[in-house]
Amino acid sequence: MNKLLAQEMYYLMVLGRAFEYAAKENYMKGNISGFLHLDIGQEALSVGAVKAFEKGDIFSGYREHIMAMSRGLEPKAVMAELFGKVTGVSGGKGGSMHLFEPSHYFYGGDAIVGGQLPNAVGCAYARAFLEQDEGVMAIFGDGATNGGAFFESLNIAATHKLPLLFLCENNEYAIGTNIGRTAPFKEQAKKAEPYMPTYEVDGMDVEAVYKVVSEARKQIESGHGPVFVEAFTCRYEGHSISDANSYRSAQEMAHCKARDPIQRFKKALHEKWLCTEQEIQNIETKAQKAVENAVKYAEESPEPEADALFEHVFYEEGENVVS
Ligand SMILES: Cc1ncc(C[n+]2csc(CCOP(=O)(O)OP(=O)(O)O)c2C)c(N)n1
Repeated sequence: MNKLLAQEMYYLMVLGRAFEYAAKENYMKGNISGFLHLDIGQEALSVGAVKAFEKGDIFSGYREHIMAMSRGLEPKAVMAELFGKVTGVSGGKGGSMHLFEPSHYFYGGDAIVGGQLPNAVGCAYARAFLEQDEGVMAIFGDGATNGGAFFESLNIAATHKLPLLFLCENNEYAIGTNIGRTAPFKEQAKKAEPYMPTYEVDGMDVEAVYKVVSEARKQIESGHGPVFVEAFTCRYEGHSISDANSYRSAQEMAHCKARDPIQRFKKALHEKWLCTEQEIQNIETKAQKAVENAVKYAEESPEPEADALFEHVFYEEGENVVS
């Protein structure tokens, strides 16, 4: 890591948080409909992991706005997708849970809990079969580790020594259910231990996430098979926009926010990366501006034509789905 990358990651974290608050506001105004899962509090994980996984494919779940922007998708194209506009990443037909951009090797958004895992396995199998250098990263929540698809994916990935990085975002909740009620232990990496090497990291520390995921990426690319990383994190909002978050006490939330990833990294920018207050302010202003522009762009963009309903439903001859 260097100062330039540190500043870029801070930009993405601040951009991500401002983007999520703007999405929430626009949902309340009626500009966004359908599901909306916010990533506020988990920015260090989304930014650090995606920046560390420079090449190869990324498959994620539905809490993916910040990951998509960290992969290089334009904030305005992501916001327009949330608004259901034709200029959105998925032509306005996917919405918040379906950000999909093959040109950036970013495949999801998946609304099915753990549904991204078999897809990632298939992609890693193809990468290995074609003897390519890059691997695949699958990002999923702790809740996904209770499903059958998770264990099947671990099994196939380990058996065939696939270049697949399993990244579990452990925020201790699946909707409103605490992990203590659905699993016999808090560390979900224990489920992967019989299959592959496992690592744990503080998911509220962007530099730590970047370091662990970078090392795990090198490991999967070396041809020795999959690796499992578990990052402990905390989401500040309810599971989705329709969840009032009433199952967590004020004390629990205060404990979460005391580890705030943005405040923590801001301190490191000053003390370790020797950024000036002016440099930091410039980054924050640039992020705020990008979000304002994204909302304006989404508001002004047209809705898809009714005929678009019938496009991209089935594969059409000559359509380039893989580059
Ligand atoms: C197969 C399947 N079962 C149930 C659901 C309903 N559901 C949506 S999100 C969710 C919780 C998932 O929690 P977790 O994997 O920890 O991810 P997080 O929301 O914390 O990011 C559930 C059960 C679903 N979408 N798909």
